[in-house]
Amino acid sequence: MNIFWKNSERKQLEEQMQRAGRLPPGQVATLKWPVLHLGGVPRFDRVRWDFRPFGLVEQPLALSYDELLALPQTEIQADMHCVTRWSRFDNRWEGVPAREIIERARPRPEATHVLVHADGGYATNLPLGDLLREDVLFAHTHDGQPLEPEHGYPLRLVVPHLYAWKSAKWVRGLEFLDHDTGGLWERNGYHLYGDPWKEQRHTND
Ligand SMILES: Nc1nc2c(c(=O)[nH]1)N[C@H]1C(S)=C(S)[C@@H](COP(=O)(O)O)O[C@H]1N2
Ligand SMILES: [Mo]
Repeated sequence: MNIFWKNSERKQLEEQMQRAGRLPPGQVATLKWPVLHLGGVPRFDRVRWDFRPFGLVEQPLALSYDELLALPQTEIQADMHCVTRWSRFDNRWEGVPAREIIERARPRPEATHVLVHADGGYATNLPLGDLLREDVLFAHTHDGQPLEPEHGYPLRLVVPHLYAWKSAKWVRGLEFLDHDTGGLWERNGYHLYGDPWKEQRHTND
């Protein structure tokens, strides 16, 4: 494909999104879907795989993949903003609302934050209230296709209103806590919350 044409298409989208108020400060639009993570892509073993809400909950769970797929499903369209400055617009995600899982685990009153755990040791933190938002889901499908392994198959978190490092791929558990504690990136200089509209990239932003 003609590279100049491609770049003007990208630029056009960027200007359109800027005008629509959908381009956070310091971001550029991408038409491709970059793959970004640390370490290797974990292998999915459907028999052994489970998803565990644990910690400060009344009902710790170990959901199989089939049990997860049997929960109510939702579909959202959302933009994705990586702290390395690319934004990918209009992603269509299908999966289980985080709220559906959290309601079944029944957080104790003292639970205020959640550490999301993923295969390979990745973790990231969120206030419990952010996970309960209507547009936060555990996705298995993107733009009508099953997630590619490198994009998080079999299951990834999608948190559209925060930088994409919060949208953990290959999720395996939720740890409910009575305090906030950083995950992998947050302990290494990234902001504890990560609002792209406030450019909360680093700890003191
Ligand atoms: N398990 C895991 N999830 C992760 C990461 C990671 O390193 N490990 N990187 C995060 C970052 S920084 C971004 S920008 C997005 C990228 O998602 P993508 O590769 O599907 O574009 O995944 C997030 N989820
Ligand atoms: Mo990122």
